[in-house]
Amino acid sequence: PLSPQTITCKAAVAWGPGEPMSIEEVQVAPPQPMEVRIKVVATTICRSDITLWESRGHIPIFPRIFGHEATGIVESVGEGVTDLREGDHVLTVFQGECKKCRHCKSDKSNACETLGVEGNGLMHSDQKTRFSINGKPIYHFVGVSSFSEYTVVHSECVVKLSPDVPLGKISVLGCSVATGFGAAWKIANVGKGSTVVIFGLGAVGLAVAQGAKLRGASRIIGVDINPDKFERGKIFGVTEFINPNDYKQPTQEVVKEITTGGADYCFECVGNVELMRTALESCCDGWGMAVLIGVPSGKMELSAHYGPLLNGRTLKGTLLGGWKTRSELPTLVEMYMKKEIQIDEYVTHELPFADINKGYQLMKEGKCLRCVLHV
Ligand code: FXY
Ligand code: ZN
Repeated sequence: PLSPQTITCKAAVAWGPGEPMSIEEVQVAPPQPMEVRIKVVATTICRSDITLWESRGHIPIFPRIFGHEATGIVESVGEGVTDLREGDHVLTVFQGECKKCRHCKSDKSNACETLGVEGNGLMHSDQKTRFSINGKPIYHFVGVSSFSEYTVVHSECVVKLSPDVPLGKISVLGCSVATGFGAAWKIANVGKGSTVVIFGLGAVGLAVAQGAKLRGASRIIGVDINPDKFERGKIFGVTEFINPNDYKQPTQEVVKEITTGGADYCFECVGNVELMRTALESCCDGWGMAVLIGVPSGKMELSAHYGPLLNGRTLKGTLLGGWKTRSELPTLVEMYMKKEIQIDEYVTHELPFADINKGYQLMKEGKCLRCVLHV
């Protein structure tokens, strides 16, 4: 077969921190060994796409193409790729699974050593970019960069989908929704009758809620400063709400009071180090666990008194809810196809790709859970 050529297509290029993205013609190089080039079909905006674009407390890497929750169709494959071919439907993931490293071999971890979160804006394999404009490199985002008509990703950073899976619906399984379910099921292992507190009722928080509900949690307490989130939370199983602005006491005091001594599980789904401490302080002694999920913006270091930890609490963090992406995410896709989990309900907005800045705005205003960009 003819070897793949460079493609020129449209992509949303972020030129600097917080600057509106512009749709530019970019050159996308052919996939290198073990990589695939994908025609993006649908991509959703995640809070991390905004956090890293704003770059507060993070190293700014620009010009850059963001986006990591996406579905698409393989356009061409690089040398050595045997398990994917042109035309395959795929879900992209920012955390690959090589199946060979210490982490992939352990049943305790999804932090693949070779294909973990790529933080330099480059491709894992050769630390170069596949995007350019007139020869000038455009950086990647976590090895995915789905805010483009075509992108190149490592073949072990995609989950193969059966052709009957609706591509326009399930991009959220690439990050937010999978993360929330995994945090509840795999990381906390929420049990029947337990009390759960969720800080931040975005898509991740509400996926934790659904996960906890399916496990039979009896109280699912949502915490958010945006009261609009409360009504929608009920759809996903939230049973009680706390708006910190309605109380004089700190939230951990409110939680302690209504749960008589603290919750079994607390989840931080915002990305705020003070709130991470609040989550730990809202747990009960003995077995209470705080699960950190949000990617912080601004202050990066968290501090807490040692006491609660000595008293038996656990502080845990997770990327992607602990799922081993290629081997375990297909289970969630199947559950969706069998209608055992709700996913469509997380998509509150849909826009043409060209309106990406409007999508960012909707997310920032807290008006939407997920906005699908149709590429
Ligand atoms: O949205 C979920 N995960 C992010 C893609 C991880 C971002 C971590 C930032 C470090 C470069
Ligand atoms: Zn994400």
